[in-house]
Amino acid sequence: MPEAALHVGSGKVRELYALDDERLLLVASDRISTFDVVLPTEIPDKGRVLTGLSAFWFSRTRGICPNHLLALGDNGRSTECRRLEMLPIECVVRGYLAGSGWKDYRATGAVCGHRLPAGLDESAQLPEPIFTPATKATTGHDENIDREQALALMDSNLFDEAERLSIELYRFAAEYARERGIVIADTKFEFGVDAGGRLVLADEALTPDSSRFWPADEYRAGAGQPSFDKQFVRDYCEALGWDKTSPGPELPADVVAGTRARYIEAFERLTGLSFGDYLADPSVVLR
Ligand code: PZK
Repeated sequence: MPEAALHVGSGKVRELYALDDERLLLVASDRISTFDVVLPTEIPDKGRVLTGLSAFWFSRTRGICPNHLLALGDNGRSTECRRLEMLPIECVVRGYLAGSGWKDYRATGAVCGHRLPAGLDESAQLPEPIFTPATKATTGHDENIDREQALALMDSNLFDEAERLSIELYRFAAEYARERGIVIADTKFEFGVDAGGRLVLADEALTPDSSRFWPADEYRAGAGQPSFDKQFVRDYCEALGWDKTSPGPELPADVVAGTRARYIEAFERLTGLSFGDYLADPSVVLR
């Protein structure tokens, strides 16, 4: 960490620092959350896996859209990035029906104004990926919104461009991941606008914390799917009978080790690199 970096924000498992007027430092911790609660036990190297994966995707998607990445930290867990004017919406793309998408569909037959075919099962693949923006809640949960609600918050040309780029990024990554045994069911992008008015992909992108990753070999519609990364943690918490209010339970060593192995497996399958090589030199994900 640079001496003079000012702390400007905290996420559940990440911290944001200002380096100067133009640059930020995004630092991913090893904290893990489940059922919306950050647990007292860390998963060693989780922050490095997410930072490396995100940088890998930034590097591979430059042809679709510019991004905020300036440099990766030598420690593998921090990203130096361009400071942008962030859009006021979360840019969510769904290729499958899960979470709040499944809930909204069951209640109304639509998600964020997208009318869907009748009779879809939980976890079903959608005929086409859909853009389902959400508000950025500072406390509580993000709320799904339709185009008209989003246009009360932002310019329509920027909205349309964010939708187009989000769908294109998702299509590219979902196809790539599916060939490597991972279903990206949905994902959340955050965009900013640079000084020239151009949309720039920011935040973390296409990680298991910003997406639903499912093991492709176990995928079947009609039920909820296991999480590629957090399933051991969820199973352990369910078996404990924890009421899902803070503080969460400590995790035993075998759950920590199994979960760490799943994060590293996701990194290695998607990047085609060994995680050890990333630790030795994080810039391997950029080549
Ligand atoms: C920005 N966040 C989310 C909050 C975190 C992350 N390139 C950028 N320019 C301006 N602002 C942001 C970014 C990015 N990325 C991201 N909030 C502002 C956030 C708290 C902790 F790690």
